[in-house]
Amino acid sequence: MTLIDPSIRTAGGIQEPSAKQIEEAYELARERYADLGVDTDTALSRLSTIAVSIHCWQGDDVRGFESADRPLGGGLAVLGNYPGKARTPDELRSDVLKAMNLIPGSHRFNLHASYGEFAGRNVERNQIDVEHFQGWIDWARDHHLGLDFNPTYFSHDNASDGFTLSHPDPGIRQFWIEHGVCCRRVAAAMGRQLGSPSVTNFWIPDGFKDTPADRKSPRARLADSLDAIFRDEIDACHNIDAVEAKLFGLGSEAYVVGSHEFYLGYAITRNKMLCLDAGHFHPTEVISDKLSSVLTYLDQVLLHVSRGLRWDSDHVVTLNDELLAIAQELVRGDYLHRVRIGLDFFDASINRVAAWVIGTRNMIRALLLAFLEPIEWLRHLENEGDFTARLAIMEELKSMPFGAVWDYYCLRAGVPIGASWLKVIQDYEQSVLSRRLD
Ligand code: RNT
Ligand code: ZN
Repeated sequence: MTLIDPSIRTAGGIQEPSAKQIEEAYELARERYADLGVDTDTALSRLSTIAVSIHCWQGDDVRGFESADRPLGGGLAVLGNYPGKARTPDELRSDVLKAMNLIPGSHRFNLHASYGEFAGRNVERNQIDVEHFQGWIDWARDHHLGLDFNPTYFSHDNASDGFTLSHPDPGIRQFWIEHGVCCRRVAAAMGRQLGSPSVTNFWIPDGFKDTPADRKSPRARLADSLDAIFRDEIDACHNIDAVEAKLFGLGSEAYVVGSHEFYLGYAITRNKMLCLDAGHFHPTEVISDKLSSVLTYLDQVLLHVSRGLRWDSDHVVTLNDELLAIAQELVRGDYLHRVRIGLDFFDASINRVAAWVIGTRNMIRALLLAFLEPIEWLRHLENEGDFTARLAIMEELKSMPFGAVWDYYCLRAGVPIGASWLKVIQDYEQSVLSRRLD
């Protein structure tokens, strides 16, 4: 005798509840939340307006489509050899659309410069232009997606010693400045053609493995290089620039030129967006606590929602305390119109399309949980000094029937309920991904 019916042990056997079951559960949940003063319908309509920027690089282990087969650089490491990574722009588009069909809401797609369509030609990074991304823009328009963009400052001979915009060689610096200029032009065309401003996020790997003799000069050079890149004003209706800091990387353990303090100062003085990557700080530091600080001084912030684990900054996003805290801060602080939510993780040890679905659904789920908080009540208790009640309510909220609201949201959005999306991915793996040979 088996304890569990074997058909439900496999994910493929997971049954979807009926629409009627979901609607009934939602009605009960709606009443429970109403008792707390929370309107679930309002929460769902607010949730439906939020676009998450889904990163291209989960689909192909940050390889991109340049003709040269360069090793992945910049201290980025993608571990795992799960079969079926996207090898061409068409494969990547097919994969991400498959993922998006399983994610409720309308979202954005976030491209790196190395993902241009170069038709087998070797187009240098300081030569890339709108034509290399027109295919992406047309595709995005067809699918009602906004696009975001990133210059690629790694996986290149001119970055092989670990320095780019802060390089001591002015020729190499100039090459990378030109790359940044090209990228802003491409991103502005994306934003203009799609009627939705692109965010261009600048992350560079520059740093030293071991103790530097001079911490000052590379930072001075980086500030100058960035100023040169941003010299031409671009209409904020088309493109907005962001800068992303990191505490350390593989090969830059002792010193990273673009540190948090460096970019915070840069963003404030140059009116740029600051990108906070959840995996780019000391493990005891959390970006949820930084949002209300940096947004006191900055107009806008870009998030790279990720999950740091030991040395790795880019594990697939799970619904953990920090993800929830990030979402709570965005909602409680009324920051959603000032913060772009992007994802940044890469895992090659699991189905890559599933990784997108898991991480993005979790981001949205965390936002829903945040929208379902009786925040006015909690704030009142806090202001009254009733910290006992504040703690008690916060803990009781954890067992409210949130899942019924989430299922109803998925039902209304026409995406699978619960883990039943996995079946779609399994079929896709069998019919498409497993036929791809590296
Ligand atoms: C690297 C940064 C950066 C990259 C992408 C691929 O540590 O997080 O955002 O992950 O540009
Ligand atoms: Zn990042």
